[in-house]
Amino acid sequence: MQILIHSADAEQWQTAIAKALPAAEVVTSSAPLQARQRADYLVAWQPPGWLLEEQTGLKGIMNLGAGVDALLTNPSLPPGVPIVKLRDAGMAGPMIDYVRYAVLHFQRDFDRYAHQQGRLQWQPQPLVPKAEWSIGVLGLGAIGARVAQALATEGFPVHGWSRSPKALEGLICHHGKAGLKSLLGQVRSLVTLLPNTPETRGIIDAEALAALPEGASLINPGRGSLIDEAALLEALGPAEARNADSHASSHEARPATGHQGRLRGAVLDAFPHEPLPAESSLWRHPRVLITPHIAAPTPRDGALEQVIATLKAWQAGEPVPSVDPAAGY
Ligand code: OXD
Repeated sequence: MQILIHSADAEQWQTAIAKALPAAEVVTSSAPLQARQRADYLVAWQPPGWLLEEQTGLKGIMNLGAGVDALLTNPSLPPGVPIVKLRDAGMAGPMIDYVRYAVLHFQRDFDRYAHQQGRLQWQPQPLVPKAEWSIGVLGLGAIGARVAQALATEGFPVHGWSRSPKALEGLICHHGKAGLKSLLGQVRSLVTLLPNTPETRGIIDAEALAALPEGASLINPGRGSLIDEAALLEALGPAEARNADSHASSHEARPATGHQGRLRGAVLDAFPHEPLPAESSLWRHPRVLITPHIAAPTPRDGALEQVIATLKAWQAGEPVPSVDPAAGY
């Protein structure tokens, strides 16, 4: 069997896969055309169209990430080839840490203290207990469910949302359109961990943002396509309109104040175009914290086990749960 690898660290993957499957011929996408043209399996992260086009005998594609959106939207993707994605594979741990940090950023007022420091201001903020800081997690897949349950274990009331009904221990579960509306109305921090599909594109639009209580915060380590960027900027309001340290007098949700901006801040790791273009106003908004798609890098050791198990099952003709291209995940 020939295995073709395409990723930024393809050589390391090549060494690891060749060691685990000594009978396989393992090549990378930088090998000469004759050496890489007849692959049985492609192990890749965001393979370019030309690479997909030159492969005519692919029997399976192993996606080196949790999201398959880049692959499914690639016009050169050969139809009918099974795609398997990584499920957690060690990504949930770093993702939990990222989301925990972002939630604490708001719950423990680090956004306000950063702003106060710039003004040499010493102004302790009243602590809102975790039990009063409801979090909404949209997307209860392998990673989203772990994030939601980890936060619930730490004492936050956590609402989870999925397309179809789910019951997960420790979470208040919602589903469907009505469930989303109900969740949005009662969370102080909203975490978006949905896949990028035609149904989720722009799901956080002006209406969804308006449904959040005033002073809520948005944390997006999922996909940039989930957020309507113009609506987000509108909900944040002009950079100067409300300083980060103007604390809500009550812990309760308050009615919207229109153009002043009702969103307290956002922590964003994913964008429709990456790197985030220099002209995006998000870069310059003082209540937005931007990270460069680092929330949960794929750890090679964790992923290797799933990659090898999939390749072995494919070779043995055993069934492997694969992506549903129509659903988009
Ligand atoms: C992934 C990602 O989908 O890193 O795994 O974005």
